[in-house]
Amino acid sequence: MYQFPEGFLWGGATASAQYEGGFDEGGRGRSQLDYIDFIPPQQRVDDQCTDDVSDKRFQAVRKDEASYNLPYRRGADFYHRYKEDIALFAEMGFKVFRMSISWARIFPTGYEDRPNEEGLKFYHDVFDELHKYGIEPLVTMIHYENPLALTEDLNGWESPEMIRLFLKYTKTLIDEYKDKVKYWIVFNELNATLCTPFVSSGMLVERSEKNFLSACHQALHHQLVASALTVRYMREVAPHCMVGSMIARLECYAETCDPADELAVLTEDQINCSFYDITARGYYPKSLLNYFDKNDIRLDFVDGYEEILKAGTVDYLAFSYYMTYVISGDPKRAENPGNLVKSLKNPYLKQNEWGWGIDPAGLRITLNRLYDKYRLPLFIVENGLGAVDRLEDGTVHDDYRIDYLRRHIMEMGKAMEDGVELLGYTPWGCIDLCSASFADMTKRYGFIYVDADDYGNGTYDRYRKDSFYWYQKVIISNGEVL
Ligand code: BGP
Repeated sequence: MYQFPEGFLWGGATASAQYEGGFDEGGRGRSQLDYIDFIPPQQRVDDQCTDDVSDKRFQAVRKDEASYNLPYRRGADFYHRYKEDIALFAEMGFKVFRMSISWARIFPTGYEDRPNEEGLKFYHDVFDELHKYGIEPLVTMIHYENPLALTEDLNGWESPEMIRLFLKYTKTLIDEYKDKVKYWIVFNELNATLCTPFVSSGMLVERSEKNFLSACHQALHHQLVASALTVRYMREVAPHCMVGSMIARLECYAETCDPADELAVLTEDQINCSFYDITARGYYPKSLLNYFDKNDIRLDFVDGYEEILKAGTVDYLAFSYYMTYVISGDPKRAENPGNLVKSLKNPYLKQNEWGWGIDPAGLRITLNRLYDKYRLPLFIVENGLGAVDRLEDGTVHDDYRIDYLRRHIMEMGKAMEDGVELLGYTPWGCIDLCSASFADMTKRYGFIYVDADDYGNGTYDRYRKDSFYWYQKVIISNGEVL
């Protein structure tokens, strides 16, 4: 059995938009996610989820918000219950807690010259509460959530103006919290914009004059420049902090040993890793530029971007990992809607209720691949099993979740034995929260059950699941008791 190193960062992960609630309190402005409506399963067309929020769907909610069920606004009410929640995380023994800051709570429209003091104070209080228990915050500066006005006026990250506004925000965060927050991630899942441009970049692609991929890569270019400038500022004023970049890791397998399938995997992997190449090595790889040429992807590059990227490289590489993907050289062959990319079904794997192929060994493979390539410390900042849980006698018997996490942790151990440097592990949705794909509460990941349904009915009281006690033992034994 592998011995995890002293100081390994065990914890859990959340995001403000999906967890915080308090959407109209403390001077918070609106975010674009406040306008994503819940669509009941029986009304969904083709598994419709939040990745296809169209201009029409957004406008309909925007014009008549009172008629829609908008779960992001509620989250799981961390805003009012953070003390209780942090006490529960401390009871499990968390060393680190991943959370994000709501940009609209700090700069309600994004345009203000001065930050909202009440918003700043809220996060000070949260960090103080975490430190009270010796828990280090790991802060994502932006986890999908952009001030609404920036979507409406600028079409979100399509506009280069976002860089200036974002820097004002991130510099404020660094100045304000540098003595309370050591671990940072600038953007959640950089690559997600390629599948969920509205959610990730606050951008409605129909409003762009560019084709879909050009609009997405344009938005990403602005994010990558903004990220590098943020990292540079962090180096100047807070050199004791560690800052990472994050992707949704898409570990892909070829459907067959046909070289055409292998080539498709290679391309997918090059695109996925390009976000690490840019943020950790400081340049656009030739493979990505070739891919742009081949696919009619045209960008307006920001002046001086090459120097900016070079001067703002990160300390560690963070990623989410839920599943692996199976790819064919024939682009028409993609049956199973995954989270971020389409995948064929892997006959060797079991799948969760949403068709995600559960693959613990794939985590070891991915850790090794990424470490071999970049030789930078890695951080698994999301992993977990979404499931429909049932509260019975004040608890949930979620042995399926324990099994999933146990098997992934074992593979983490093996990867570390292989030589991979891994800083920590923060399973996703350590407390139940609103899902990203469907904006619902039905799909749960937590060690802690939150009594709320898709419509906001319920007490929002917290209950320890079986996995809560199991994870507590894992942390106390530093990964020895699984
Ligand atoms: C990641 C996002 C998270 C989270 C997770 C699980 O891509 O960073 O915000 O929600 O996916 O996805 P879902 O909530 O759709 O099950």
